[in-house]
Amino acid sequence: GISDRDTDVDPLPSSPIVLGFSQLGSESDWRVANTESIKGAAQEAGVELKFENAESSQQKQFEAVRSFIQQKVDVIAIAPVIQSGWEPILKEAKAAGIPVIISDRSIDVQDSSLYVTFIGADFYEEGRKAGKYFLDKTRDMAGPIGIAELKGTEGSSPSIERGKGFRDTIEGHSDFVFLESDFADFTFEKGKETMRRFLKERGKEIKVLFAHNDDMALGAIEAIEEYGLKPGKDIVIISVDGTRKALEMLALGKINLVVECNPLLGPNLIQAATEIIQGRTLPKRIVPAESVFTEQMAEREVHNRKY
Ligand code: GYE
Repeated sequence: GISDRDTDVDPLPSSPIVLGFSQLGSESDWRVANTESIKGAAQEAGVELKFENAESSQQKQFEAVRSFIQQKVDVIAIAPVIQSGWEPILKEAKAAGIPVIISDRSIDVQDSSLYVTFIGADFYEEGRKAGKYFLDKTRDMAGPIGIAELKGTEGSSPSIERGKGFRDTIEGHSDFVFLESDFADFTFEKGKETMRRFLKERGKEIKVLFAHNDDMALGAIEAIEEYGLKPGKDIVIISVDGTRKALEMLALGKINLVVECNPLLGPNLIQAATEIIQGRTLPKRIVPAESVFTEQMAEREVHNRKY
């Protein structure tokens, strides 16, 4: 209660920091965990969070940022759905004197003074980790090795970078053939639908699936089973994120590798917002440490998973 608070060592500041956060959507379990992490960290730090979900629309993100500017928030954070098109709205924030943090997905802007810092994973490196595993896993397989790729959202930085990192790592082998590659928006349903089509078109020629996130991989697993093949055996599956459901499939051998992408960016984001208000200088880039989950690790890791 209120009287308990009087005994706290650090009294709450008289006016809490107000942070406007434009979340891009709720397309995946990763995203849900990311949102919860940010809400939780804000509450814990006594930061007042104004949260807007853009349901995968950049236009709605612009509207959210404009409303944050009107409300005169102290700091704006954006998890951008796609990479391009951000200059005009960031200039509006700059003109209003409100610092901006880019969270999760990177943006493509000429003038890097338009934001203070970018807190998010190295997606290119994630793609490379997927590619390295692919090289390892297919070393003794007879060619040609047909590859199917479920890409995320068109124009989004994780999809662009994961695809590039993967290709750059496996290129130069005439035995590897990209049979199918299409966008499935990082969702379970689109992953399932798109994999169904891939199988209809190419069937057993597909030996490896690279899914840009777990939700699409989980959808694809259902499509593969429907088709009468064994995911993880007939088709090697490589995915990205590390959600609990995906680690369960990894433990069952239905996924072969999950490259970690950490959604728990809340504490970093709230700390960055606080330090900006304190007048501290932040690094331009903050990258969370990340690893990979193999089938051998899955059993143990799955119990630690909260998302
Ligand atoms: O991998 C995917 C989500 O931007 C890193 O977005 C994030 C990606 C994540 O929908 O599951």
